[in-house]
Amino acid sequence: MDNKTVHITGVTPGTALVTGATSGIGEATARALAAAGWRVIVTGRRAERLKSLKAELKQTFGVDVLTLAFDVRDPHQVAASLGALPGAWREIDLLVNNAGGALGLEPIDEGDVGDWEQMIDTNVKGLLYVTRIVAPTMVEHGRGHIVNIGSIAGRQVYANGAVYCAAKHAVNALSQGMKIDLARHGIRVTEIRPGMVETEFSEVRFHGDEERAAAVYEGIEPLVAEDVAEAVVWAATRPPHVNIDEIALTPRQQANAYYTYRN
Ligand code: NDP
Ligand code: 8X3
Repeated sequence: MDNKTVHITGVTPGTALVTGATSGIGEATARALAAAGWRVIVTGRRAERLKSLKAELKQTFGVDVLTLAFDVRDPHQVAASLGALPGAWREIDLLVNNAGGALGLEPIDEGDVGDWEQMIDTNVKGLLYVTRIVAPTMVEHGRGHIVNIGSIAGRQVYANGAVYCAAKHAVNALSQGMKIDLARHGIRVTEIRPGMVETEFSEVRFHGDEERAAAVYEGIEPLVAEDVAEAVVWAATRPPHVNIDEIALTPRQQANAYYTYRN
């Protein structure tokens, strides 16, 4: 092949692990991967949702699905669930670290310490616990891909969001660090940084206040979970010599974390 020939051979679908697949971006990503022929391990705390997602993916796409209900904040649960995967599932080709979210939107002097702990424990420590179990098996096989779901809040800090932004800045730093440490083992690392995506994110952030959650998306057409899922699948299916370092995507009306044009 001469060097002007475009190399279009992608990655063959393998086994993917998606954390936080019970709703939103994680659920859409699991669905998009299954549609592309990947076998998927779907995780989250809500076991009933995992069960129905498994039934749907098996029936619609005919792929194997494994469900694992655990809390990413608990290193013992993470190790017990992922450290003892049944044989055929042990070799994970793609890890999508997606479980996470925000809680509260208050100035730093009024924030709730419990909310802060939950944000850091989920977005940062949970991502680390999962990676610590999965990465060694990728190292052992000399290949793999880790996709971390960050946020535009991982590069910019907005009012009343200091702790969520700090957690997503940590995801940004961890993604860079993982790439450095894992490159020698043939492992790819990608950070995907979405802006506003209409999922359960805002409902969770406002502790179930649906009206306040809906107001976040008033006057704009936000991203949908499938937009982000498509970015994950695209990054995961580039030819093996290519690493997509980062993808930032926002609604057309959102310029950055500080400015959104509303109708
Ligand atoms: P959702 O609230 O819809 O989904 C969050 C997912 O994370 C759920 O599946 C939830 O599962 C899982 N999760 C949360 N806490 C835990 C936990 N302790 N243990 C295991 N799983 C957990 O929100 P999104 O889909 O929007 O969020 C997905 C990711 O995208 C998050 O990291 C978020 O920060 C990021 N993001 C979201 C944006 C948005 O505007 N929506 C923009 C940029 C980034 P369960 O509750 O069943 O445990
Ligand atoms: C979620 C997007 O703008 O609410 O990460 O921080 S934002």
